[in-house]
Amino acid sequence: MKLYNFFRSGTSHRLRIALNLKGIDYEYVPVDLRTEEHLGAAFKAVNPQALVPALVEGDLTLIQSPAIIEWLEERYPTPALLPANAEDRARVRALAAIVGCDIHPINNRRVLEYLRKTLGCDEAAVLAWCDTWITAGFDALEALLAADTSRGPFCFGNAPTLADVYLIPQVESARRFNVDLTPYPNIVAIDRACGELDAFRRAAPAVQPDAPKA
Ligand SMILES: N[C@@H](CCC(=O)N[C@@H](CS)C(=O)NCC(=O)O)C(=O)O
Repeated sequence: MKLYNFFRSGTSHRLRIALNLKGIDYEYVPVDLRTEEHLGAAFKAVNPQALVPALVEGDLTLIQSPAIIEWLEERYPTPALLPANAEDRARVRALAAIVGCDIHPINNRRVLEYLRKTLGCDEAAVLAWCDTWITAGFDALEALLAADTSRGPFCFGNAPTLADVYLIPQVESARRFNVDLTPYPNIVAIDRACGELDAFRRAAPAVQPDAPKA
């Protein structure tokens, strides 16, 4: 399998975590968003939407991280990233969707570039934008996590699920945008618990081959 991705991309980070949790080896194919490599013809031939990640296996090309992760879950069911019963699956998917549908898309590179280049926002305004939408999502996530008294160290139950696969990259991004995480003790504790697992450590942006050397 080839994973077209970028070290700092949250959606790429999701895929790396999911692949690692399932113990699937993959070839890392870097696509540099800083130089807008993803907008060139070569990458558009892989994904006409010009977004990472894309996962390629033989003749099969998969795009859209939710679709790719669901495919991985169906194709490699163990260890499961979704709980056994429908109500629990709905909860885990809802936690993931807060990040995947309501936080990440409006803080994406192309949205921030539009704020800068088309609307003329300065960096302070861009950071305020990111802070607004990340905190709105994290407020809800923190409340939901705090209310779940049967929860272990992760977002749901006692093992990482799809919800952690989505949350951890978003915490990384929140730190990059200087969001104050003090109001989110449950989120911070989950980030710490995941950070102790090899699958999450190996997926971290800083240790990817295209990350700047320290
Ligand atoms: N819904 C897509 C979103 C993918 C996406 O937004 N990827 C970002 C990186 S995290 C990207 O390629 N951005 C390029 C750009 O904004 O120009 C998914 O989940 O795969």
